[in-house]
Amino acid sequence: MLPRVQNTLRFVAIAFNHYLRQPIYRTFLIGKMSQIEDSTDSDSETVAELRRCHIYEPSRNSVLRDRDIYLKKSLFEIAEEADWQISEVLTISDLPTWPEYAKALERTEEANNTSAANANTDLSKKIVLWQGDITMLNVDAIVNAANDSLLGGGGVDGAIHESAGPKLLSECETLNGCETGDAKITAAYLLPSQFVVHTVGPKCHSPDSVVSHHSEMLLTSCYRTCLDKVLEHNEFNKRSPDTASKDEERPGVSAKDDDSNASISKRLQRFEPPIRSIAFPCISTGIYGYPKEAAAEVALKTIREWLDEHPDELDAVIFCVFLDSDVRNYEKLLPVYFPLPDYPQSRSSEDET
Ligand code: AR6
Repeated sequence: MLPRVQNTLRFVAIAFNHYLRQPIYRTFLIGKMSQIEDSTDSDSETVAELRRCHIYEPSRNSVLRDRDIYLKKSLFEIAEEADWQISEVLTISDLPTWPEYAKALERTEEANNTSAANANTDLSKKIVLWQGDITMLNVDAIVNAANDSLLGGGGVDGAIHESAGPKLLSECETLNGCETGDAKITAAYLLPSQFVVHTVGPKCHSPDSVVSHHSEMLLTSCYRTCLDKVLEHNEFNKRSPDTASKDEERPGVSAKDDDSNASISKRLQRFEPPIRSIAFPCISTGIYGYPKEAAAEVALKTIREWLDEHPDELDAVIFCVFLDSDVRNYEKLLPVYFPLPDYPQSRSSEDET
């Protein structure tokens, strides 16, 4: 008698599991989805679960609305929702400028007078060399070394998506990927920065560390395009709605994505804060294998040239390095591209060979 009852109960449990649990759970989640679509607040855990079950595919309009909501939140509000404390994040005033850093370094190496650029103290004061996790920086924008899908990955890309939460992925999904050397801007959601500039560096896996001219051009394009897109963002958001044309689109947003409610999208496309400070990781030098010192040289040369062309557009450019070897490369090359009047200029890599 007892085994028969047990078998019946087991059968009921299996049947429930197979035929009822999933539909009940899906119905519950669909209910949650309508709450999310109606709400102006976010519940990132629920969104993540909805996405996992392929229930929640946010529309371009809801993505733009979230972008707008998060760009208006204060650092305190974001910290409350995210898993970091205000005391853990670093703002620009916590980071020493390059002249301050160089002074503290007290280099004793022999001075060498060859430099790739003229000394310009105003530009040098905008430069920061900082070692640490880019996701902890409270700057206007951080750069992501992404892949061409823009749908997340490992390295710094993985760290950025993990900290920013699923709404970053939702916005990335609307961008149709990104070509190598190009860049696209999204909001930063649960990160302490406001924007993420996603760029895709070249893959460079030559066994003898030789970099092709093509790869070098693509890496140069990453740094330059990130800054050009920042400039475009700032120019676009400077306009008033009265002077902006009705048909004008936010850079990177195509009209065909602007599906159901054009007026909401148009309204959300304007008045975003400007980007005056930007932090770069060492693009392509991790999983994509670009030789680190050569990459540092491209980064510094390109940023110096861009700042020479646009001396007033940015307040700070942070080279956010992660590894000790990168700190050494930047300490060696910064004096070449951002020479300081009282500071010995380090040898360039060609001088050493
Ligand atoms: N903060 C700052 N820098 C970091 C961090 C961090 N949290 N984490 C790593 N780095 P990588 P790539 C440094 O591999 O070479 C991804 O899967 C790291 O030490 O992140 O351009 C993408 O989806 C290195 O110096 O980027 C692509 O598929 C630098 O960031 C692919 O990797 C870049 O290393 C892109 O490869």
